[in-house]
Amino acid sequence: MSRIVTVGAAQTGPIQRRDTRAEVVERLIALLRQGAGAGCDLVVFPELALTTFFPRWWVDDRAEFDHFFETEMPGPDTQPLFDEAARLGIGFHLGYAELTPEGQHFNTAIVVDRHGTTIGKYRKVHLPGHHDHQPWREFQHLERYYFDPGEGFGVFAGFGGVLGLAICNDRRWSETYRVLGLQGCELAMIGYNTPIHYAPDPSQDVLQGFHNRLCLQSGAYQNGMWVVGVAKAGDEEGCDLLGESAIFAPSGEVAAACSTVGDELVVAECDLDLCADYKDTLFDFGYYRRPEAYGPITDQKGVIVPPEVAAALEDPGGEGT
Ligand code: CDT
Repeated sequence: MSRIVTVGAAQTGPIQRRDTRAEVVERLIALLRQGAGAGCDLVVFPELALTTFFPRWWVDDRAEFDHFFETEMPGPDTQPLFDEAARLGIGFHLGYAELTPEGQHFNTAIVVDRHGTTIGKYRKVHLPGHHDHQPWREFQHLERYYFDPGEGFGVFAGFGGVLGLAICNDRRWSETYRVLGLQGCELAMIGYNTPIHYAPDPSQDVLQGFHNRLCLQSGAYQNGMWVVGVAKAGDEEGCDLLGESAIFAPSGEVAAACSTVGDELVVAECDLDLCADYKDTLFDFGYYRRPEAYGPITDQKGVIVPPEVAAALEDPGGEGT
């Protein structure tokens, strides 16, 4: 049996501060049309796909940046994207900054079905970077200043399977995939904006592509799910963002990969039934998992070296030396 969802990973090149929402939506529509031409059921856009990655700048009054947030979805600028997708009969995933009527700010992603109906919404759980102005950095990463954290990972029915959403930094945490996997996720969509330069430890800069692929691939394999990782890439306001968008099979293999840092669509026929090859064998969670051995995963946040281990390391001539 096969349940094939043809998925387009719609990487975008940079979005500069001067670019209007209408211009950006036009670019997304062009990718959508390309996806429709390639037979896509679903096109996946990146994290914060409507604006430049504004957390790279500090402003004393956060509200000055509220114009980067959407107060409705669809709104007047994004309605054309919903309309064109419905006209083409394909669904899409979109990341954007959300400002709620209660004044909360989230880094959000939605999935929209082929009729233009939003069937899933997710607010980023792992907010990276810092909350305070750090002028020593070449650029800021102020997600912890501009966004409130989301509360959890849900899954949604769509395109004949179980869909999951996560956003950028979430992809580096194995818990993300496992919580989705435990809910039967068969296809996870993960948009990202990843600066190549990592100020706290620049030795990681050359490894950005490796770490990206490492996380997405292992998340796919260890949970028997398709993973679609989609970048906003290229030189955005002088900040170099990683590309390397790709679609990973439940085997962990690369099914399709971008080769540029511009607007680029790559397509894979994702057979959701392949997930069972892994979910029902090596990663048969119900048969093999040992949650009774995983207590610290949910009971504690930071690292606690057991006291006897710490003591042994401090004891000259003892077991730890
Ligand atoms: N957007 C986002 O989450 N970017 C982070 C950068 C980490 S360094 C602050 C990422 O994990 O790619």
